[in-house]
Amino acid sequence: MFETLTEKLDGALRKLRGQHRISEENTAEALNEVRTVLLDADVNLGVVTSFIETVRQKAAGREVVASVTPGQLIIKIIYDELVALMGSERSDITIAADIPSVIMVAGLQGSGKTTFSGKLANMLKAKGRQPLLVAADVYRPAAIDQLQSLGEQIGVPVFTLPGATAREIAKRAIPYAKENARDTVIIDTAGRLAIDEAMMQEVEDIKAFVKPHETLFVVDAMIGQDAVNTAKAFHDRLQYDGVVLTKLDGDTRGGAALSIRSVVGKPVKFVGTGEKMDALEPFHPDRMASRILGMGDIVSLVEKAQQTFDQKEAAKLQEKLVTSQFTLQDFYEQLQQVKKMGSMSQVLSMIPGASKLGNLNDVDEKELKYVEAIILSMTKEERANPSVINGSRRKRIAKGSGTTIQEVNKLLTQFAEMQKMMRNFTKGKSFARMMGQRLGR
Ligand SMILES: Nc1nc2c(ncn2[C@@H]2O[C@H](COP(=O)(O)OP(=O)(O)OP(=O)(O)O)[C@@H](O)[C@H]2O)c(=O)[nH]1
Ligand SMILES: [Mg+2]
Repeated sequence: MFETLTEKLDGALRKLRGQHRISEENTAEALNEVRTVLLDADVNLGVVTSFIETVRQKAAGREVVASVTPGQLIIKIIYDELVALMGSERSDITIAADIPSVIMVAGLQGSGKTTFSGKLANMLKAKGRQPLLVAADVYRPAAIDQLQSLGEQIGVPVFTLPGATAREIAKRAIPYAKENARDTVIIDTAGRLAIDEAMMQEVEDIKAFVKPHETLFVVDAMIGQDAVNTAKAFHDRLQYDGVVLTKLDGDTRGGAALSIRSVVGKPVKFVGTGEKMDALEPFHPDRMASRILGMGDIVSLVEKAQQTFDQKEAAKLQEKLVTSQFTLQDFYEQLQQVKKMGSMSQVLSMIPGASKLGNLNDVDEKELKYVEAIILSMTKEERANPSVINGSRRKRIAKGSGTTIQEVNKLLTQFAEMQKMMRNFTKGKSFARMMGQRLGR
């Protein structure tokens, strides 16, 4: 699901890769594209506008930490915002201590209410509950048959009263459940059009009459922008507790998942991903955001980098870079910072497209090990001031690190070049990026 959205976001952000600092200018274009993508995906205009503004504010002036490109950082910010937009935490349905606990299901015609009622009963049964399905759709005889056949399939009884009104059926189902040791009642109502006043009134009546512990609004994710309007129209009358987004297995743009929560203020609680009785998943905002971005790996990479790269260390380092006091000791410590994030090839493997660099990674890894061993074989004085390293010291260091004098020379030359390069920066760059440049990336 959401493939198009993912691809487009990726396309917009690709332009940001390779830039060192997030600025108004370099985000403006990407954010504009993100905006178009979200609008194309049927996300509500108001939601898109505030979303983009939040991301812009959070991204502005952000320094890019080690091993993270601005594009990746923006993806992380967008990801966090998407999660927040969809409700941050997973929210479950209320199961009351009362027997029975009552759940009412409402929504537009054909949205998947009856299917969802069956799926939910099936899920609750698997958790040890004793559900009772209630067929309160009296307008189409086939609707009752449909629920009965689903009930048979999952081994859950179905309550109905031929000739009674929906309200009566719902009301009578409660004592029936008690008498028959059913601890959870799921009321499936008739499909209605939001504009159909008589039917809206009926569902409102059922709710007032039965006082369900949980009222769920079922909406077809394929209807796009309309999902938000419908969700709002139903909420005005029903004040439901949560939303069920169905047909996410189809070719849907996903706009509904993004906007319903922020427009109506109620969480999506489940997603339907197929016609079968087991095709129901609890809704996880974080997983959905990862899926939308299709870049879960980048998110974890950025999180890892932010955790391991100490901000104070970074400030200290920057100071040193500006005043050209960067020593081999600092170099070594930076190397350890990068290593905390995993091996160089591991870090690279989390970046989409980096695999194209092929076995370059292995070479770098080895080279880094040599660099480390060489620095470790130096004295404190040598690390602080490499100019004291004369011929005999070079020989000793090579021997101590199991390398050759040539390799020691190579490192010292590279380090001298690096120092020179650093002097040219007014602001410090991260070691990882320096390494990236040195290694020709
Ligand atoms: N692919 C897919 N199809 C679904 C899903 N949920 C429901 N359907 C299908 O959508 C159609 C309508 O589902 P119903 O459960 O009958 O919808 P309803 O809201 O009860 O419809 P009415 O009672 O007529 O208002 C059926 O063909 C279902 O099999 C889903 O998550 N994925
Ligand atoms: Mg139905």
